[in-house]
Amino acid sequence: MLSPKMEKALNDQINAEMFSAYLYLAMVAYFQDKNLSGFANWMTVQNQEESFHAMKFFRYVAERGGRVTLGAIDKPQFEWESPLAAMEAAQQHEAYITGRINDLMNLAIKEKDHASANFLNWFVAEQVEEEDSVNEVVQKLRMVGSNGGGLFMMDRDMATRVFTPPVE
Ligand code: OFO
Repeated sequence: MLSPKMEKALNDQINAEMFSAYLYLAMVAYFQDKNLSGFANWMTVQNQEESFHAMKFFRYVAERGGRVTLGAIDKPQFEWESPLAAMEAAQQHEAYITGRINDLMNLAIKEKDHASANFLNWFVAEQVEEEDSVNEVVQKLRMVGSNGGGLFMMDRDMATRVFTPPVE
């Protein structure tokens, strides 16, 4: 059985993951509008990963006999001054999510909730990957700078990303 504190924190995380999905969907729309279909594809995969994260928390709360409660999802930003600015916003968002996962882990340890700590380990590892993949894109974009040809090549590359449900 989950403690009320843990149940609330996990429910808040479902909302945070849904917000991540929503934010990345706003970025899909932004990149589509800029005719960067490869970047839009990359963000579509990101959106699918976030929905997967939300459902993973959702199933876990239910599995532990908790009650899933869903709150309103905030309106995301949907305009950025450049593709780099959008990707930097995604980078900052992932760092924020990593902080939230760490806070959840600290709570699980404090509550001596070993099952939740074990469950959260998956997300600790996942955040390393999440941060790494977005950092790579940001670094490449910085190298490309204002070179239109470089951006075009990168867009072609970003078009190849596909969603593979992560191993649980
Ligand atoms: Fe992008 O990791 Fe979930 O939110």
